[in-house]
Amino acid sequence: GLNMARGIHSYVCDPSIGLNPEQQEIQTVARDFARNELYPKMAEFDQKEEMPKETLKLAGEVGFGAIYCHEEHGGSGLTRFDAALIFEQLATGCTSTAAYISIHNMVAWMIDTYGSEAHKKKFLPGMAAFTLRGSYALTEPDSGSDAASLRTTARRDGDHFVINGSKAFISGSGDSHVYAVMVRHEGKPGPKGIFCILIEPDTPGFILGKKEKKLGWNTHAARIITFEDVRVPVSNVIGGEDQGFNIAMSGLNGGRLNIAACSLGAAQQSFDLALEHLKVRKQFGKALADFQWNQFKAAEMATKLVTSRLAVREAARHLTDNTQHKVAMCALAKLYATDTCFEIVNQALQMHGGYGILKDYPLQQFLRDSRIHQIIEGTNEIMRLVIARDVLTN
Ligand code: 2MC
Repeated sequence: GLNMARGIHSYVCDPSIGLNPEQQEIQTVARDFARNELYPKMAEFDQKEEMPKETLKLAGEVGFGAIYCHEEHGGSGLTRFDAALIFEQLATGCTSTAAYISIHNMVAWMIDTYGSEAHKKKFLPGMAAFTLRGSYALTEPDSGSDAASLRTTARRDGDHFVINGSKAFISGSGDSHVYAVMVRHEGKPGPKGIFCILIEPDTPGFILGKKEKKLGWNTHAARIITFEDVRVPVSNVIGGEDQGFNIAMSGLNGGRLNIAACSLGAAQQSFDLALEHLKVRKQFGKALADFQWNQFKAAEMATKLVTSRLAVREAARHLTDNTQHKVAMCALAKLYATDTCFEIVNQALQMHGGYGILKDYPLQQFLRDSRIHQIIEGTNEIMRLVIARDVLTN
């Protein structure tokens, strides 16, 4: 790995620029974890298509299982800004695994913020240690961007809800211990008919679909989950019974920020690899770095990387400070950074020529994994909708 060699000679894309010593320390822990535990194995994780459960436990040991949860139940008590620094670094080592760690953290945060004391005691220490894993279940086969149209229903029966319906594209499904599932009170349309309930996969009627074959994000499975008369105690509801959509969306603000940070990491690592390649590889009697085309491209990539990082860190500040425009800023960062960083990765792959497409080189994996980010956690078209609402109604 190449930014491994960095740190001695600073350059304009150095991700530690502008951080205080405490933030730099957090970044260093995440960077070292990515170098030592993720990067050497990212190809293997991708090709095996298995969740790296032991590696996740190591991530739990350094505090990445419940990054922005309170310390009382094992969380790390860090800010959203700190979390974005961590996800950026983790993604330099394995973008797909970093993305799953983000989803798991989103669920942990939902439990920490909206769950009862009993929920927190039951799930958070294990989630912080990554001995328990979480999944987030909002999307359905017929409801994606229009998330409030979801149709999985819950019928009250005494002190239980009886759940019927299905969820699609559920990341980590099959390997998770707790699913935060958005369901609808039978007969109650619209966002306010939705609530969030924690479901454990050993509950009768919880049926896992086949593992989907995907372009990227192969270190965690996506499946359809079907609920057939799944009886869940009413006490498993988190938040108010008309608050599920709000909770789901609040979770996604952090999710969108973290995914944008994951794209930064993919772009940084790909760029560093490309710079090294440009210096070493010779054609027509000179290094690729001596061709002005490549110099201009490298300058553009640096510009894109730094501006993407500025957007991500600005959004992270909004979320940390819980500002009025945090929703739009997280959407803006996600839109800009995931699109722009994909271009960086793609250009880095192009600079590698034939080597770029080989599975022995990580470029193609960064490309496949970061391509996912333009679609998930709200498509980049929905990000435009969210930003437009902010700028046109305020
Ligand atoms: N943060 C906080 N609250 C939000 C919010 C956000 N990002 N987005 C909406 N809300 C609130 C909103 O303020 C409103 O609250 P209230 O009625 O209490 O005032 C409520 O939610 C309803 O919102 P809208 O009226 O905006 O609902 P609408 O249906 O018009 O649009 C839209 C919502 C399109 C923005 C939403 O459906 C959306 O974000 N769609 C994309 C879905 C998505 O991101 N899916 C990702 C799935 S997870 C995933 O991909 C993983 C890999 C985990």
